Amino acid sequence: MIFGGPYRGRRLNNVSQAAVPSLAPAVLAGERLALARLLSQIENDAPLGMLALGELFPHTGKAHLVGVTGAPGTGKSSLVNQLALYFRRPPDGESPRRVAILAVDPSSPFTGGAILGDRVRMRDLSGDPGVFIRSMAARGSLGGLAPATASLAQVFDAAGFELILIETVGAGQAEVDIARLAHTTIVVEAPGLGDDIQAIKAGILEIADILVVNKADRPGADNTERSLRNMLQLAHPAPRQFQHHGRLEKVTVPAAVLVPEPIWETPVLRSVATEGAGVAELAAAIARHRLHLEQTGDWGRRERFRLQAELEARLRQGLLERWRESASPTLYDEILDRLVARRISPVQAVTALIDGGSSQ
Ligand SMILES: Nc1nc2c(ncn2[C@@H]2O[C@H](COP(=O)(O)OP(=O)(O)O)[C@@H](O)[C@H]2O)c(=O)[nH]1
Ligand SMILES: [Mg+2]
Repeated sequence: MIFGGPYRGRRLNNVSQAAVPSLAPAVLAGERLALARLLSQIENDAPLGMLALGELFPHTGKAHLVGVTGAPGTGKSSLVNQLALYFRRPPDGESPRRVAILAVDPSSPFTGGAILGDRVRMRDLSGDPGVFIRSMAARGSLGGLAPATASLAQVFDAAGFELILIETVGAGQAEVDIARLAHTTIVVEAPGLGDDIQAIKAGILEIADILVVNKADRPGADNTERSLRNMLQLAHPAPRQFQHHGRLEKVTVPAAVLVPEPIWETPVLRSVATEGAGVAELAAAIARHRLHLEQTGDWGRRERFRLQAELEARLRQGLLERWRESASPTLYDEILDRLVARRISPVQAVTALIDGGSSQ
């Protein structure tokens, strides 16, 4: 039932800011308990959480958001785990980075089940103050899964986590939306998970910045890798600009024109997440992608696009809620009846609801 839900009529200004202190200062000070509590508030759409988020937002914009998506069982959690370990204990000369892991799984209950596939590795990470692992189901979240995920990522960002790994399951619209949140999207495949490559069927290849064939220890990894490379070739058949470089140089064009825009060529990597093989290469590809985004100006463009996507999702939600607050439930039912009876079309119904839908 669209009307009469628990959120109807709720407004942020119903909450007295003075009554309960915001968790934002404690989160900025690095208190883990405050962080955990704020994440829960936000996940539950608690108005206090939204207020704290407003305080934290000016402190965001530094983290690298990396989405990891793919079919269930491909090894995403194992890989995310390994990546976190790698970034916490990088090779000599590199400094460890603070890593947050956000596992988004709408199909699992909030508290139940294993968050990460490999419990031994998870134990390696727990107790490390530079790592924070959070799993969210958020089925009931008001604004949808993607804006909820965006909010949680913003909290991690403000709390000083430099790398935020967001694991999503499957290849549906929600995953594509969440991928739009990320600066870098990794699509994980594994051999032997069906007759065809799952991601391609859902068109998820379009959003991949990095492709990983995990479970490279299993038979069929060569086939999976080959199919992915073929699909990439089909998806981006245009010759790369640098291949024309030699020819261009013979023509008299200003030097500036000769400098090719760097083009990101989606790498296809292999890994065995259970053993950590290929993880260093994946970490290097993530770093390279960030550098590419920064050098081409795409980082700024993606930032704008990411925030615009969130703005529009929230605007849709906000307008709908505001409309619901003022709309008459009886009129709504009447119009729905007329729609079901085919006396008006859906478009006419919307017009009637928006133009004549206010009760007062
Ligand atoms: N043989 C093999 N098994 C793996 C590999 N990576 C993950 N697994 C196993 O595959 C199963 C699913 O892994 P998980 O990380 O939970 O996958 P997810 O559903 O994509 O998050 C677990 O039993 C892992 O131990 C790998 O590279 N090789
Ligand atoms: Mg998983």
